[in-house]
Amino acid sequence: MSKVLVTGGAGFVGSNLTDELVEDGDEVIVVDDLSMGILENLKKSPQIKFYQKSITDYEFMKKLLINEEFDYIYLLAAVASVADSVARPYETHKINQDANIFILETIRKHKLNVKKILFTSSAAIYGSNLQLPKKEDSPVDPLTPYAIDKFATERFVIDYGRLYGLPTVAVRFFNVYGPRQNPQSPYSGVLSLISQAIKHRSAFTLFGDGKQTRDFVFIKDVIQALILLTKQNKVTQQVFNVGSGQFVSLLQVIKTYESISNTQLKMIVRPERLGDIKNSYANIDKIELLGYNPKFDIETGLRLYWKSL
Ligand code: UD2
Repeated sequence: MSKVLVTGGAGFVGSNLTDELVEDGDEVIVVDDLSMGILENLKKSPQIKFYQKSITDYEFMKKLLINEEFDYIYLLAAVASVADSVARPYETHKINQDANIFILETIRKHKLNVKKILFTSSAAIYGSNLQLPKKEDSPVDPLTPYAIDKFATERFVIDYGRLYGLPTVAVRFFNVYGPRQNPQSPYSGVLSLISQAIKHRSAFTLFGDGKQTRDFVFIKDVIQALILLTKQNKVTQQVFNVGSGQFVSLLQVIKTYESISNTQLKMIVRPERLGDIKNSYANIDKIELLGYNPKFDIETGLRLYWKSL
């Protein structure tokens, strides 16, 4: 049994990760300010301890880290909205970067004996780079405060490994989807918005011609990747893409979803979003070499998502 910290553990990815850790017999401490996450995402379990706190509460975080002696730390708490980072660059920077560095610094200063620290970055860091598929050593071009903070923090995380010997790893998420993805904002993941529109028979706004492609990766495959990277001791000071390694157009996804749900999606077509990228997908060779094996193709994933709604 390990003691694990999941920041952002009440959110979409964090709560699915917490479920899996609990299943594995771990004790999980969740820190989440519920700005995006929701408490109902967490199962009632004696193995879960929940703190409604922001990771920017430094006094709290310091005490927690020193007192609990975590084996593993997953840094998932973030303002996940790119648009929000554009509207509030400094506020989101304090959360997306500074608070994470504070955690690393506390571990370093107090010589805390953590087995692995995993930070979640994003495919957003590749920015305008059109090269496909995206490889970990492809050029990056972070274009928004969100992407800049993700990239810089990723570098800090790796460097805390190189400079101070902390066992660290970072992942770059592609388009994660699945149960508990929050459709609350227009900038939420497109599949959560499509799910909501199908379920409530409301309209979905399609930006562009629908031929844009994405690497949609099902949440359970993402959790497989996260756990694999933390449990392999030799994997440290490295960054990995986490995607499905496949791409699919929005129109194809919509067609598949309509047939699964036996519903026709009402669509309003608008011009493509400013700055939207046309195509994106991950080269996942690096993580596959470690044993990562994504199991959910888009149809299977969408079926499970639909069933969960
Ligand atoms: C994803 C990430 C974003 C950033 C970016 C980096 C999500 C939710 N967002 O943005 O944080 O990392 O990748 O490249 O994972 N769309 C519609 N109608 C809608 C919403 C979206 O047509 O109501 C389109 C949108 O214009 C885009 C595609 O669907 O072409 C996917 O949109 P998204 O917001 O789910 O994800 P993405 O890849 O733009």
